[in-house]
Parts: sequence; structure tokens; C-alpha cells
Amino acid sequence: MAEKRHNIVLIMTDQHRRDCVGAYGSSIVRTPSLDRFADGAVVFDRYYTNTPLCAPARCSIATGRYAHAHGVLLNSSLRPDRKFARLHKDEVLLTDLLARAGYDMGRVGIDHIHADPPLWQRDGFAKYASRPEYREYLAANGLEDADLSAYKRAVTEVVMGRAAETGYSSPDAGCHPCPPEHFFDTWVAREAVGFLEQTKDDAPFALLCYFWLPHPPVVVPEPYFSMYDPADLQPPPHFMAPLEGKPQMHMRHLSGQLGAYPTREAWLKTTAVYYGMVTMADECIGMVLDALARKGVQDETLMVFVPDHGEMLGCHSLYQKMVCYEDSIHLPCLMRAPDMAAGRRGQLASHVDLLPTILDYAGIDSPGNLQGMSLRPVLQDAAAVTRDAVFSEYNGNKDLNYFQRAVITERYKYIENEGDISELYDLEEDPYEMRNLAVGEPSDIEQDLQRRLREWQRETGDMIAFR
Ligand SMILES: [Ca+2]
Repeated sequence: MAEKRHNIVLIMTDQHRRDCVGAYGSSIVRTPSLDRFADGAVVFDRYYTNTPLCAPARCSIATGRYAHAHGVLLNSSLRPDRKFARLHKDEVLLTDLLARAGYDMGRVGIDHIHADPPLWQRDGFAKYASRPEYREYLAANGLEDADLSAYKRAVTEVVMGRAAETGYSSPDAGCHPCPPEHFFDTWVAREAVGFLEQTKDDAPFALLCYFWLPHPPVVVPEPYFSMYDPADLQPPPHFMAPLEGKPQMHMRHLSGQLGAYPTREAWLKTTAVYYGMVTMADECIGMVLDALARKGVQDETLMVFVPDHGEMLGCHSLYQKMVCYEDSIHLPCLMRAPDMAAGRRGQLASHVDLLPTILDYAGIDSPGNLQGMSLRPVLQDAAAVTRDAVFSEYNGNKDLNYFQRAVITERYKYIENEGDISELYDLEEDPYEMRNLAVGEPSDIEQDLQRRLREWQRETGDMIAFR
């Protein structure tokens, strides 16, 4: 008998901290829609991104493979040949597989899959709506995309072996002039709802919904801009903490340069506005959840919520992502499926597992080159035994630099930083990663994790070899 083909709903936010979802103990940020999603869902407590950068992480979800395997290491490339910012030619994407299987497919929101040909030129989309369509929508309503260049800041980084000035979103917060009903994410939600409302019963559907919030610049319309009072915030212990005992290379990279200059007052305002962005994202997610509830297809649908990566937000005095600390790589992840046993899961999981999981529920045979595993057994059984480590990597943003490789086990995290010190954290005793244990002679634990990392690099064809 053919495997049942479930509908697929993937909802992603961008740069969403784990502590900014109610199910993970958020005490101040309000996320009622995600709380509704989490209630009676499987809540993953140990879900990681395989790389703390947008395009490479999204390509890991789309291919089920690590960045160094699928080829997208950078967000964009300043190299004339665009090397390391395009998927390898032979990579097969989730959307290709769903299209071939006859899914009625809608893809709305941000487009960070760098492939040839580009996704929007490929077959199989009943709806494809991204930034160009949004700009058309704005123009039709007599509006323009706001100029947010004031929220970019120049940083110095190594590009093609030389110091270069590049620009990135700063941690400076601001109020967005766009009315909330015309803001990008609200439009994305409406497009997703429109797609859901026209799907028919004769074929399974797949909705891939990619919100932009709470990605920087930290600029959001009212009422979200003023929604949270900086005076109410309770920053974690590593907020604005110096990078003591940690690789100083982070200070030379953009997360350190951008994270170092705001005052405490400025950081608290930025945090409050970021929380407003999270609540706006949550309201947009609520619009999609409402449309799904109206369709009444819960019994035949796999639903996934996960962001691409996290946000440091001043923790360890760093901004954005691009480091392998928990704020940047440890993610909120919620899933719902008809055959799940609701509840929390302590099993380690990561982005490379999403494609195998979706294919499992879609009844599609997996390509032979996948590097993750289906999480369906974990959804079905809280006691399912899976793996004992997940991996993350960083290779630079606009060019190859500041390489990091991390292995995360049930209790420990070990990070190698090219040209700088290594790091070992006991996540059980030290969840905020304040004490680097990789000092002096390597302990048995450190040596074991180093061996695990090397094994993974060999097995998955990582070109980087440390030492
Ligand atoms: Ca991102």
C-alpha cells in the first residue's frame, strides 16, 4: 500500500531566539499563536541549526545536507565567480521533490535559496510570492519600500585576503513607517492564507511560509515598536558579558564589531523592539494557523515551526548570529503530526533532519545523499533512541573567514575556531557558556569531542581540517 501523503506546512521565522517563544519559558515576550501551536504539539528542547547563517541554513533545510556538502557557505559572495554562495549543480531540493510527487505547492516569503536555475523559475509552484511581488503590491497601494539604510553600519572584515569595509544591519532600533497591515510579514501571511483557501482535496498541499521577522534591522511599525518597556526586561547573565576566555576573533568579525558599541540603555531598547518584532511575527503566524484550522486538515498534515537560526542580541557582547553559542544556534522547534505523541523531546535534532522528516510524511523516497534522519520516530515516541551528537559550522558571511566547527552532545559543546582557541562548555552546569573548559592539557572529554568532530568532517566531506 502506498504511504499516505500528508499535507506539509513549514512556517519559518528569521533570526528568532529560542527564549522568545512561550513554550521555552519566555516570561515577557508574548507569543500566543506559537503557544497555541505548542499546546498539544511535540516541542523539541535540543534542536540546532547546522550553521548560524541565513542562506546556508535554509539550503541545509532544502537539501537535507550540511553547508560544506551542498555548497552554499556564504550569504552572498563578493567574489566575481559567486563561488561558495550557490548550491552545487546536482543538489536536489525539497521543492523539486514535492513538485515531482504532485504536491499543490505554495511558497511565500523570503527567498534565500541560491540555486541555478532559481526556485521561482522552476516548475511546480501553484503560488510563488517573494520580495518582487511584495514591491508590486506596495506600488499598487501607492506605497514604497522604506529606506532603512540608516540602520546599516560599516564593519571591517577580511575579504579575499584583505581588509575591506562592508555594511551590515546595526543593532540600532527604529520605528518603521509602513502601516502594519502593509508590512512585509503581514502580506506574507495574507498570501499564505490565500494559497490555503484555494487548495483542493484532490492532491496534498505543501505550504512553505518564510517570514522575515524578527530579522534586523530592528525596525518595526507601531504598536510593536513601543509594545515592550525596556525597564521591564530581565536580561540573562551573559548579556553584555565580556568575551573572557573566548576566541578574540569574534571581536574582529562583524558580530563582535556590531555588538560592542551600544550602551546598556541602547541594548535594552533594541531588545524591547526585537520583542515587538517577535510578537508581530507571532500575530502573522496566527493568521496562517487560523486559516489551517478553518480548513480542518490537522489529521492529515505535518506542521513544523522553526527559525533558520537565532540572534545573540547583546549576549557575550555579540550581535546577530555567525557564532556557535546557544543564542545563535539552539532553536525553538515545534511539530505537529497526526501520529505524534505530544510532549517535549530531549533528543538532539538539527536542520538536516527536516527534509527526511518531510519526505517521510509525504511518502516520498529519500535521495541517497541525505545527511540527517527522519524525526518521525521521535514524534511518535518520546523514548525513541536517535543520535548522540549534532553539528554546526560557520564559514564567513560575504567571503570565507572566521571558520568555526561545533559538535553538540547531550551534555557538552566543543567548538574549534580556526586560528584561535578552542572552546568546551558543560551545557548542563553552564547553560550560558560562561566558562570555557578547553584550557590547559585537553581533557578526555575534549579529546573525545575533537575526535567526533574530525570523524564528522571526514564522513561529510568537509574541506576544512584544523591543525
Ligand atoms: Ca536568517
